[in-house]
Amino acid sequence: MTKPITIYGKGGTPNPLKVLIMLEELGLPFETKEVQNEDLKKEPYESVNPNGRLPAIFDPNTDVTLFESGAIIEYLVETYDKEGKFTYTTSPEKYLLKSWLAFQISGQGPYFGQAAWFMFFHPEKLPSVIERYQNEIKRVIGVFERHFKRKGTEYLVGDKVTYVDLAFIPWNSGISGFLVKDWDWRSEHPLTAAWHEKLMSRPAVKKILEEHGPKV
Ligand SMILES: N[C@@H](CCC(=O)N[C@@H](CS)C(=O)NCC(=O)O)C(=O)O
Repeated sequence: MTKPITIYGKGGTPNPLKVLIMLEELGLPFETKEVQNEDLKKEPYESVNPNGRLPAIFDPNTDVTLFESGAIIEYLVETYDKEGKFTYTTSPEKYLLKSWLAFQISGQGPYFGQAAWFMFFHPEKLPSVIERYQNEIKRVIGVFERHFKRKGTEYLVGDKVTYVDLAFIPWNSGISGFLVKDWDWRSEHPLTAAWHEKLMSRPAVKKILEEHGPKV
């Protein structure tokens, strides 16, 4: 019997949510462990995540402690998705999954995250900086749209939902909610909107967003 995996981070923010969605989709038992902001960048948490951010996991089934949401997702899929429900073992699909995950980690997360920082937390209002990150959000959404158009597919890789589709959910759900309010991205990018809505309607995704999503 699989013992519950500890996830550091209760949700509320996108990177823990990515991992929570993956855990739920894989049907894995888990328990969340809250770490207060002031405790992130010191021991004992830095021994769990040297970068002092959320999420991290401890898996008592394998004695593995891991940080960085992308690495955690790959670990969960490699360890627990033996039937390949959310992944591919064939080439080039398995490599394309890595490309898209790298794009999520480097091209979506940080830009969307910086947009949120400069809109809501930075002590000065810097319109040109906000514009720069909002334009980057628009560019990233355009990348999906052109990909779906070019490939004629409904999901990023192959013909089924994979871990990379799931990884884009938390930040994409913030676009119209708070990141670029006056942008009708659904009309401009209908294939991306349909993809996002399909992902959002998955029972596991709904459950995690309801129970752990941002409370705004
Ligand atoms: N690249 C990291 C980013 C982690 C990250 O930025 N986490 C945010 C929450 S979504 C955090 O811990 N923020 C608190 C802080 O930076 O002190 C990952 O994907 O795990």
